[in-house]
Amino acid sequence: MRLSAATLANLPESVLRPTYDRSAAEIGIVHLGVGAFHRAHQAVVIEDCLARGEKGWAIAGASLRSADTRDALAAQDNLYTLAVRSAAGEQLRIIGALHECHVAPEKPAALLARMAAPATRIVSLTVTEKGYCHDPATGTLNEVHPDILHDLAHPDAPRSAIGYLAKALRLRRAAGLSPFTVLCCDNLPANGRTVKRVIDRFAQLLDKDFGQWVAGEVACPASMVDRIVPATTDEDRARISAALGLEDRWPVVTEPFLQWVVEDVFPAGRPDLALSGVEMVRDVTPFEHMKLRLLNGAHSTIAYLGYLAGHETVAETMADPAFATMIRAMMDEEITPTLAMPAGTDLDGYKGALIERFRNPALRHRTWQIAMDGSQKLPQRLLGTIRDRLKTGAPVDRLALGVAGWMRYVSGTDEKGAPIDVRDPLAARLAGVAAAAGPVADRLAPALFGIPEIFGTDLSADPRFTKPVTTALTALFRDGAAKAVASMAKQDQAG
Ligand code: CS2
Repeated sequence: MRLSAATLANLPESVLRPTYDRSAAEIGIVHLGVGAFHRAHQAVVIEDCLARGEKGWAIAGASLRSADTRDALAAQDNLYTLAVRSAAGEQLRIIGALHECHVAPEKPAALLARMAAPATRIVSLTVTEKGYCHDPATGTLNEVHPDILHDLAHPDAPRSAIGYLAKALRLRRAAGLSPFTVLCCDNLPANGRTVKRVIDRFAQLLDKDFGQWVAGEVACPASMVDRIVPATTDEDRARISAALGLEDRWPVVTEPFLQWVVEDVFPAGRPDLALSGVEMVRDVTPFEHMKLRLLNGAHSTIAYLGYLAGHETVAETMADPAFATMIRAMMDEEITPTLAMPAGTDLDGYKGALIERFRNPALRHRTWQIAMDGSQKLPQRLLGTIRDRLKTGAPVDRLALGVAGWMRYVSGTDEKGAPIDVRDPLAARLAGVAAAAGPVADRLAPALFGIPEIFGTDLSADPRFTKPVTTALTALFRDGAAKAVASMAKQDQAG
């Protein structure tokens, strides 16, 4: 038997479930990118809002590509299990906040109609960094991106998230409706302002008058989102279904921790997110830097170096004491000095908790998964921190080791000579650069520095950055990642 509204009553008592009247809630949010992260993060916060009795904020989810989520959830009345895992065990909860699932390429008109509906007041997004079709180094629209070229030529049949937002906003404007608020929930730097810049520019390229309206009327609050959500595996699906006594084909697996910090600018209204634990603030920047630099910066470093050292998961990597020492020192010595937190922030506690979260033995978060899309992630995770360090003349050795780890990884061959499945929108270009340079740090590093979409033009010209990266890359090719990390950790212990 399948999990569905009709079978909810069959669940074991320990499984939490919606106890409010789902049918009384109206769709007020359209979410683009209804993947595991959204379903374990924003949807859970919204579920708490609905459970408190808010009626206007159920979610219509949309996938911009694959039909998997819609297909799996259709037979389940869009219900799915949230499995919260830690060393202490697994807590299961059925989430009911999702009311509809769209597959954009199948029925674009249905999704656009939902986005343009008067009751829709927020369109939120988790489409990953590359989904914004921007230049990661500058945060501006990539005007020669194939999807953007397509959407500018065919604005009524968009492909990209940006194209959908623009078309839906045009429909609203034509109907005399006010715009929805666009809420970015991706790990982009200054994500609100970045999305605003990208949408404003796209709209302006479409039509000047519409562009002015978008620039003046559409709000894009910034937000910092945090919850570790590894890809769900077949093993997860089998274990969770067995525990439910019902088959759930689309559960999500996550950790106990959840944080969401949101800039409080919602001219079209919003649910009372603060009552569901969201921090509503005037300026997200310090929280964003804290999270992108400490968590994601460390995560990417662990992903590249851990993968190269032969570790399959983050927890496995962090079980190596040298990695744990190096990562903590990177946080304390090189990242923390770049953060300017509001008074009262317990950064020490945050970092300690972070290391524990990375060590969570019940999550199998693959280094390979986090290693994806490095070209889109490096700028905000490591390079921004490096720029801030260089401004004050401070050393960047551990951050440089992280960048070198990425370079060694995108060289495409692991330490045993096996090919690495490098997933990245720039994969073809990276492979070309790597093939031309060969496994030689002095050739590969400068060739990769020469990609301005990643490094801009400042870093590649600054020997205080290029030297330590090249030195670290030399060590990675010569000694391997485990040894390179161990020797860095030794200095940390000695220091
Ligand atoms: C990870 C993030 O896959 C990745 O790149 O670093 O998804 C990370 O798990 C989340 O940002 C945690 O909030």
